[in-house]
Amino acid sequence: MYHAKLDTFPAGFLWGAASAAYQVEGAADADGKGKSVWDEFSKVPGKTFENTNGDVAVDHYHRVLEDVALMKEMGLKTYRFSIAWARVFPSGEGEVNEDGSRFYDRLIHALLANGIEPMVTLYHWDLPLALEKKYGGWRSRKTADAFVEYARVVMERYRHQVKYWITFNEQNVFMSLGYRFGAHPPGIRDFKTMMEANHIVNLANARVVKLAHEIDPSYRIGPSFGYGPSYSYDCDPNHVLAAMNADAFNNDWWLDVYVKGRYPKALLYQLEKAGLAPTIREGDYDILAQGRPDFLGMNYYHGGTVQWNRYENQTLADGKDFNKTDPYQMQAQWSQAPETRMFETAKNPHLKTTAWGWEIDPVGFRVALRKMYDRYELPILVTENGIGAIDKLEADHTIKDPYRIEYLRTHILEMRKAITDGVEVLGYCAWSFTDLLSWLNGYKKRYGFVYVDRDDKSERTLNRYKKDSFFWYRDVIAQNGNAIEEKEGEQ
Ligand code: BGP
Repeated sequence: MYHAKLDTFPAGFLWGAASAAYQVEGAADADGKGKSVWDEFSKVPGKTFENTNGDVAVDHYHRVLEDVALMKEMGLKTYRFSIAWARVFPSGEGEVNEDGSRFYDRLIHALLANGIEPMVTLYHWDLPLALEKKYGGWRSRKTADAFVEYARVVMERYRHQVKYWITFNEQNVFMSLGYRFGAHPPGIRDFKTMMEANHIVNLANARVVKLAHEIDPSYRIGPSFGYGPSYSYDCDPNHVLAAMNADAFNNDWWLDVYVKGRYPKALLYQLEKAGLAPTIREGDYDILAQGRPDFLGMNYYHGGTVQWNRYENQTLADGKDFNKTDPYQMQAQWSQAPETRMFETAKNPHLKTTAWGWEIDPVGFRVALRKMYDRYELPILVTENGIGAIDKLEADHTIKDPYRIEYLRTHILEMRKAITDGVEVLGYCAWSFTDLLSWLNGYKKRYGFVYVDRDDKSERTLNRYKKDSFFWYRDVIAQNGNAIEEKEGEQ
């Protein structure tokens, strides 16, 4: 779609930046905080990059006022952060821990005092460890009950202070990595278990959305989804069908439930036949139907390219570590990776990648916004987007990060085009405000506008330094994004 002139960003557009409790706070057991599953998992040797963990992180817990002052200086309109459930309820349920909760009182108060809208994520992966031990975490509906109670306490506490709430951060990611691929806690590798746990999270999500509207009808609440649109490898109709399958498997499976209260029919049918569909109890669909969000949060980093599945595409199957004539291998493949019947990933020859191999695809961001909006017709809040890179602190304490500016500029430009196309976007939170811990990639993969002087081995000074991108984004915000235009020769 060509536009001779781009629309301006709406007045009140929420320019922001994001973080998550475990990745920034540190103070792992301060003021009565209980342990989370990440506190335990990150201590198992070999689970994270060079055994890094969030015990100290970037010490946001103790430097919160300094960090908010930097946000103010930058002109942030919103700051997205998560609450560590185990600070409020050290065992996940029971008595509220006032001492721990007061940290969020201070943070929210400081944000409001500086004219910054707090945007609160209720769950960014740090499940209280006690719930994992007692109930088996998200495999139990008791954990969903505890989550609803925790959300109630927090949403009542911050009435009249917080308007924007995120239920779950990237349910698709913490479910897949935690229950299917074993790379996140609880380290399980079983597809069917993931499906069951995922259904329970869906119920928790819907209950909390409903509850938020009961507590305060002016609340705006939704999930943040890790969205990656699927491209067909080329115009071979078999690849096109594969891309449809990939979208259903990677995206619609979650988003349809959030918005429509049901699973996409064709995929559900396939999983039922394979014995892999979640157990749906009587009444579950009623719960899901009552949890329609006010917006969809989108975390966008990149999408993916797919081709025809290995079972039908003989050339592909031949080259893979998979033997079609071996019935046991076939069975294992089906029960643990049903998508191999539907599509196969492929390399996209048009895209460059970051140092960590993530595709850089700003146009894909416009595609993502368009697709999500076309299918669900809900406003979109971009809750994460950014580039992980190795930054260098110069002797004069400057940090030159033109690659980050270019990444963000091209993505914001595509978002502006999507708005001009007709997509309703409420705000944009870059990932991240300060440097922080990358779950599996330690401290050297940096995302922030603010450099934090620490590395994987040592906490060093933990001093904060503004990167070049800090000043650039400050100007973007001051102009409400409207200086982000196409450069000559860019299309
Ligand atoms: C998202 C998470 C964030 C953040 C980001 C960058 O999936 O919601 O918490 O970590 O990805 O990922 P990484 O740290 O792996 O580079």
